[in-house]
Amino acid sequence: MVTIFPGMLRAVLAEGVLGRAVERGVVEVGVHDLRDYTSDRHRTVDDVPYGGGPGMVLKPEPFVRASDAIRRQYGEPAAVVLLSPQGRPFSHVEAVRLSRLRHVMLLCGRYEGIDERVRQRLATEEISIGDYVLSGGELPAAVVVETVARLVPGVVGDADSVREDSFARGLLDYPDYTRPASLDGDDVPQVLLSGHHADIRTWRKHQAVRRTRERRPDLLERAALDEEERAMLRDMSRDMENE
Ligand code: 9WO
Repeated sequence: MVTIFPGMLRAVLAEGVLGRAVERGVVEVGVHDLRDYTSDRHRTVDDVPYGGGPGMVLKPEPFVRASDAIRRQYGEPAAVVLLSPQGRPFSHVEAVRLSRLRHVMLLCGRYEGIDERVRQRLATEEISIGDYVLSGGELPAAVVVETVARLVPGVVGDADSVREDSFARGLLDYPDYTRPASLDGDDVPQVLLSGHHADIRTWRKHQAVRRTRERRPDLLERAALDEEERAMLRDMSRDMENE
């Protein structure tokens, strides 16, 4: 990963599931300071835009030198990703694809933009994490690294939890509860206290289908629903018609 704010990414990488995976050597994440690949005394990474206009543009040469050095250190990357609002929308499916690659290089832009030749020469793809403008690609890069790393075998201790993850199944999560059983009269659904595991499974499934239908009906078009889930969905639609 190449950035002018390496500290931002190191902070994210040091904590939690990802931090432990890095410590254990299950994944390796190199954070490279773009300024280390400048050649002037002031370590200049930006310059004024040709053609005029507001702000500054990141110069191409430090990116080219960083890319050459990283290739020498880690070998050829299978993908070079530029994080940008012009990129292809990031999703679980894109994360699965990247998680299968041995080495991915991420490039983070800043200021008003990045010299177009960095895109053309170095990037093999561009990814956007959503339709909003940020001040740079660092937070999107952190999002991509965390999402992709979770899918690498051994990063998350419990492989089942990754497989059952909401977007892996195409449904939103069911609601969670923990103690106390009553919070000022606001009670945990009785079925969860019942100890009837089959009933709990059915209730959770029903909740996941209902929430997805209410909040993200677009997800249902691509969700891999089992027969029971499809039946639940049909019943909900029928109940609506009978209102
Ligand atoms: C800011 C700006 C201000 C005045 C005139 C033109 C301007 N363009 C930009 C701009 O697009 N800045 C970008 C900031 C330059 C590249 C890095 N930046 C960035 C990446 N913002 N948002 C992202 C991003 C990346 C991935 N997914 C979502 C957002």
